[in-house]
Amino acid sequence: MDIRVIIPTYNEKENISDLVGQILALPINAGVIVVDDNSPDGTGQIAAALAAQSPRVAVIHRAGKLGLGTAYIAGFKKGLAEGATRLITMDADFSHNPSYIPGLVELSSYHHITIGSRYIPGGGVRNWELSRRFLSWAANAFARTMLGLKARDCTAGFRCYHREVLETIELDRIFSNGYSFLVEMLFKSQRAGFTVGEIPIIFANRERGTSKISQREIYKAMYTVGRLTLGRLKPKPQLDVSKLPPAPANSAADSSLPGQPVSPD
Ligand SMILES: Nc1nc2c(ncn2[C@@H]2O[C@H](COP(=O)(O)OP(=O)(O)OP(=O)(O)O)[C@@H](O)[C@H]2O)c(=O)[nH]1
Ligand SMILES: [Mg+2]
Repeated sequence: MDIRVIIPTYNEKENISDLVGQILALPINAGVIVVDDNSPDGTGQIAAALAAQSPRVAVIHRAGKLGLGTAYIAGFKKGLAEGATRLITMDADFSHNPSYIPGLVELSSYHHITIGSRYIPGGGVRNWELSRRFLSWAANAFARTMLGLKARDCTAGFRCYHREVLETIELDRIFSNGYSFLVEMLFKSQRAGFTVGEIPIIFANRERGTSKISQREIYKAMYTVGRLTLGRLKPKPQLDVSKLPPAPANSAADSSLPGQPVSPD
């Protein structure tokens, strides 16, 4: 079991059991790490019960709502410590359909980071009102333009990382915590020379539970992009290339590979 699916949760009691059940039923041998921030609705207890039923499920219980970014990091650290070679992140609310996971894993043989993408041909969003579509499109366009990111969907949380990426990017030095964590991870990975591939997904609006995104998150994301833009002026980190897995490094230019490859700078 060298794959871990990391699921941050805050008040997801309507979703977590079904989601974990569907992941365990996939034809891949992945473990699940739920990172719960002491959800008032009892999601943490539900996750603990799931963990008691299956050795493939683990839960990290945190004291309170500490943010999405640090939840991912806590999950990454646990997965890495357990020897996982690929670490997937996804939302708990079925916006990221678990049926895409095998395709994500397949494409990840060719790329250091693979993204379940709304913004490549075949991808899209379902049941989003116009304002939300515009916000997402604008956030992506802003991040791509300011930071020179090559991925089409830079704010997607449905990703598969090779462990080398997470070992190279200094996780404790990531300064953003909320949703902009995703942009910062991509920026630092691209600068380090890691390759990114994208697989199309249809992102469905959550049907159960409530959203946690706030106006404040949007301002924080703009601040993150501004701060990272200044970071572009700094010299790029020198990577120890021996750390890269062999297949993805030269796959970006090979259009015969599945998915939409994106080459590093
Ligand atoms: N552990 C943890 N999980 C969080 C936190 N904030 C959000 N999440 C989880 O992160 C995932 C994404 O959050 P959502 O509320 O779905 O955010 P969103 O998808 O941008 O918003 P909607 O489209 O309205 O659902 C979900 O699984 C949440 O439960 C947090 O502070 N801590
Ligand atoms: Mg959501």
